[in-house]
Parts: sequence; structure tokens; C-alpha cells
Amino acid sequence: MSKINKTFENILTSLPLESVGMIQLNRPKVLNALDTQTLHEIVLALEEYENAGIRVVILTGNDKAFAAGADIKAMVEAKVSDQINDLRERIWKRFNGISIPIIAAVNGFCLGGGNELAMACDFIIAGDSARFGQPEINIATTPGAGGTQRLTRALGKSRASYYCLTGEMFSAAEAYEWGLVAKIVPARTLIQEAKVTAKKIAAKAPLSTRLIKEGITASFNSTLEDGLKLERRNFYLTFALEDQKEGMNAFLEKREPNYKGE
Ligand code: DAK
Repeated sequence: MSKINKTFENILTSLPLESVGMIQLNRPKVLNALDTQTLHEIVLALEEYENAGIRVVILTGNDKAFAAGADIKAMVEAKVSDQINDLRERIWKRFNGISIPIIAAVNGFCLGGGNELAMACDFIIAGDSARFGQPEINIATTPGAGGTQRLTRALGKSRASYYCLTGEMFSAAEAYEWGLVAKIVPARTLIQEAKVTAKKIAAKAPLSTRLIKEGITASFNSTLEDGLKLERRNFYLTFALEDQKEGMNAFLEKREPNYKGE
């Protein structure tokens, strides 16, 4: 795949490394606020990457903002029926159904729907000056795409309640300490660090990365027993793959594996 086939208005797409796709939110004038079109473009790009055999995607913003939330201008006059009929819910479902790992590389503001988008990725790498929060309460609404759910799972009830109810922001260091963020790096090296991590994952057996993503995602929606069952089945399944033989033989023969995704 040399480049993505669609043209987008609100995101930039690129292939910075072999098998690694990048999506950069590109609405700097509104701090990358997420309107329906932007969300739709993100999902279309992800689906295109997925279909083309890209193994990992980096989703990022710019130095000032990953995304400052849903687009308030686009929502201010909306009625309940507009919100219910809006495509966003279906778009979020499609985002959650993407099977390849997505790394959120976050600098600057990561707020509201922006934080929900980052949390819906597989993990977050944050620049040290990033700011996180669910400030919907400040504009008399509530999180709508996982803020009360995923933030609570990451931070625990007390902290999630504190930040959703006060609308205050928290720092990258706090996000890291509390487990929301996987890795914290100097802001100026964010993309470079994300690429190093993406390259590492892209070199793994592709079907194993998908199965691991499936297992970890399922841990949010299932009992421990059901999750363990799924995980065990997926583990067994890898023994039907050539890549499992290749991976284990490469280890024993002290050489790099050559994965085929089969
Ligand atoms: N929407 C639209 N425009 C925004 C924006 C946003 N969320 N955030 C910032 N902007 C615009 C500002 O209006 C300003 O535009 P101009 O005045 O230049 O025309 C420009 O970006 C620069 O912003 P500021 O001048 O405010 O910049 P500062 O550095 O002073 O402040 C800030 C940065 C991030 C602290 C501030 O901009 C801010 O508080 N922004 C709003 C943050 C916020 O409240 N976010 C939550 C939005 S509600 C759902 C899915 C998701 C959601 C809901 C439903 N479904 C699936 C149903 C999510 C809801 C939300 O996220």
C-alpha cells in the first residue's frame, strides 16, 4: 500500500514505516474538535488501513491538542432527536470494532470526546505536557462516548468521579501514575517514540496481535470466566497458524522470525 485511496478534509494520513499507518487530526483552529465528519474520516481511514494489511496505526493530533472534545459549535443548537439520529454512535461502534492495534499519541489537550477517543485506542503514549480531562460538566452536559465508563475502569471510581464532576484537568504524569497512560515521553519526541513502539508491534505475528487485542477488549465486557475461556481458545488457535511454529522455532534457533500472517 503506497498511500490511502481516499481524500480527507479533517485528517492527514501517512505511512511513516512499513506496515504502520498514521492518522493526524487536522483541525488546528478548533483544537482538533471532533465533529461527525472528522470521526467518520478517522474510521474510514482505519478501515482502509485494516483492509490493506497495515498492522498498527498511530492516531495523533498536534503539539497543542490531541483533541479538545466534541465540536461544541456543531452541538450547541442540537435537539435530543438530532443527537439520537446522529451518525456518531454508529461511527464509534465501527471504531471499537477495528481489529488492528491503535496507539494514541497524545500531546496537548486531550479532553472530553478527545479523551474518550484516546481511551478507545489500545493504549496511550503521552507527551509530558499533555492535559487530560472530561470537562463536559462545565458546559452542562455529560461524557457521551465512554468517559464515565473507561475513565472509571482506568482511574477507579473516586478519581473518575472527581474529574468528571469537577471538570478539572489532570496532568500526563498523573495519567501515567494512575494507569490511563502506558508511557510518558518528552513532548518533542512523542511521534518518534510512538513510531518506535509501532515498529516493535508491527514486527510481531499479526494474527497474534489481533487475538491479544480481542482478548483485552473482551475483558471490559465479560466475566473473568468468559474472558479466560476466550483467551484460552485464542491461545489454542495460534497453534493452527504457521506463524506460531515460525515464532517458536526462531526462538530456539536464535534467529529473527519471519512472519507471514498465516
Ligand atoms: N469545540 C469547538 N471549538 C473548540 C473546542 C471544542 N470542543 N475547544 C476549543 N475550541 C475552539 C475555541 O472556541 C477557539 O476558537 P476561536 O475562539 O479561536 O474561534 C479555539 O478552539 C482555541 O480555543 P481557546 O481559545 O479556548 O484556547 P485556550 O488555549 O484558551 O483553551 C481549552 C483551551 C481546551 C482549555 C478550551 O478551548 C476549552 O475548554 N475547550 C472546550 C473543552 C470541552 O469542553 N470539551 C468537551 C466538549 S463536549 C458522543 C460522543 C462524544 C461526546 C458526546 C457524545 N456520542 C457518541 C453521542 C463528547 C462530548 C464532548 O467532548
